Amino acid sequence: MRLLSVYFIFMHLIAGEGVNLPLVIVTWEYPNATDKAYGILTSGGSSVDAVEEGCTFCEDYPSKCRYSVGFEGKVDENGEATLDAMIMDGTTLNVGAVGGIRRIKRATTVARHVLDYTRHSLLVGDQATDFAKDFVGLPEEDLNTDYNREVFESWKDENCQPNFWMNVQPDPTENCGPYSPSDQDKVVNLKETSSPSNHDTIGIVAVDSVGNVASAASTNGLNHKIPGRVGDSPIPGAGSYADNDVGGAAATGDGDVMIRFLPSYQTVENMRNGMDPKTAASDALRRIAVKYPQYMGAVIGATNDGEYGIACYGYEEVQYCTQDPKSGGPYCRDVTCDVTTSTSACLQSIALSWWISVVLISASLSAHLF
Ligand code: SD4
Repeated sequence: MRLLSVYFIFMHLIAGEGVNLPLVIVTWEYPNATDKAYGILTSGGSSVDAVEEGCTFCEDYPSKCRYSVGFEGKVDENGEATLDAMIMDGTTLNVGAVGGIRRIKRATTVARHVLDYTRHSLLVGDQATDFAKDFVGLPEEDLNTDYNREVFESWKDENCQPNFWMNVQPDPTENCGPYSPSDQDKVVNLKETSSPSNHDTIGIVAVDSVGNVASAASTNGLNHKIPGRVGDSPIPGAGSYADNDVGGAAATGDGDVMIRFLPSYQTVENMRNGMDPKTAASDALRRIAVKYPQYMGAVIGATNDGEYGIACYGYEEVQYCTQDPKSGGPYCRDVTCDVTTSTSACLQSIALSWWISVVLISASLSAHLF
């Protein structure tokens, strides 16, 4: 399969189409993180190094990543920031991840050590913290800041609204906890827990100049999450996915819903079956929307030859950044979310992408034969 992808990249080249590599694509407007990752690729680093460094930038400087990645931002119901992160290496399909890691800033570096030095995929909670201190050598730090404290205090002043409880007493739509299971009529909490300001995880895909793919995600999760909650970001196939034979994808949004559909895996599989990245990501998000019309999410996708795209659902618009040899620096833009629950638009684009593939392959063959 690896040979096959090198063959396809080669065929694109001889068809004169050019392969625009290396490539970095990042969720949301994080130009510095994009540039950091791209710099690693152009200075001889691997795609795994690139995605790690991109995420680490946001973990070190949360204020440059909208306070939703890293230590300074979204806190749980106890006012503590805990981090989820993963890295996937598309060469080996190996994954390293941490969930709900506490008192450690560089969650993605810890994930990288799980990837490189263990046969596990995911470490969680306090024991992940011990691994970070004892094996990785990272300092254990108090992640509380004035900003975190302010976010927490204003949430408490608003009677702990919104929150993620349901079927409990006292009524979670009006009261803080502690709660207990309710035997009475079910109280379902439909208050908005997701909003454009409660999302911003960094998801990243990097493809080096010979088509090696890696993906990563890092987040402090959803604001006011229940302590102990781990989201979609450290889960392979949900937060991100990479396979050198095809490409990579990464997701952001309402993780408790998205985790059930593995949208990054679905996007990569859709690309494997011939869809272009945007169509592939749209199809992955549409499958979720059919069951959960209220959710919000976005997925980026890139092929191993540098084609990329993004799709989003539930937001008005999202931002993403890319960097490649043609972009002359990190290039960030807004996209309007146009995924719907209907399949017809999707089928039309599949037909179009098949048609384009047929034309390209014929052009490659004739360039090769004559
Ligand atoms: C989560 N998916 O923990 C993450 C949050 C997110 O942009 O993507 N924010 O649910």
